[in-house]
Amino acid sequence: MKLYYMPGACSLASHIVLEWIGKPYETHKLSREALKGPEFLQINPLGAVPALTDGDWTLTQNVSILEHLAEQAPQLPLLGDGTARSRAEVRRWVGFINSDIHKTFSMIFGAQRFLKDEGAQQELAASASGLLTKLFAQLDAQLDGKSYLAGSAPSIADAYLYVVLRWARAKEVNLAGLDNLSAFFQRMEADAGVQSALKAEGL
Ligand SMILES: N[C@@H](CCC(=O)N[C@@H](CS)C(=O)NCC(=O)O)C(=O)O
Repeated sequence: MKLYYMPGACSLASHIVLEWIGKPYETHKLSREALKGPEFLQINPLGAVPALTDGDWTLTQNVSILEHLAEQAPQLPLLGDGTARSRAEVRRWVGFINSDIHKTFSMIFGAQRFLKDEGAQQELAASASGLLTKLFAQLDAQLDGKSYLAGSAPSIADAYLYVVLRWARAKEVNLAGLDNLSAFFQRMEADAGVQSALKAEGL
């Protein structure tokens, strides 16, 4: 398997899960320019990471890559503890992070794609940041009394949450008082798989 990634991008979640499952893999680092180059567009016509290749098969979309990797290590509770409810819980939080949180970050990282006027871009980014505070508060509440989003062991949702929390810190999203998230972040930073993926990405 080969993971195409850009350092610190959402592909870091797949990178962490690759470390957790312990299967052999390679990585291919891309610059922002290379994402839109002809070579990578053949792999992912969207020009976005992550992409995972396995022989002549290419899989894109973070959510499907994360699930595909988790299924390769059924001995780990990466997709829940084996019950249908627990799998649904993991998918609920992966969906929330991908569709609500990640998408809202697009208004901060890529406001210029939506609006030409710089003042309007700043306004959009500020509104998005305010919305993110509310969305992260829901995750903080979910983590109350729990070490991880869907229970006592890390799942694919936690790898993804760690990545968007890094973005929140970098973009100074207001996370004041969200102490469960802060403890979660420290817990993930202490994880050996997270540390290996960060090191491999030069972060
Ligand atoms: N829907 C895609 C979105 C992937 C995505 O937004 N990737 C970002 C990095 S976090 C990217 O490569 N952006 C480059 C671009 O869109 O130009 C997924 O969930 O995999």
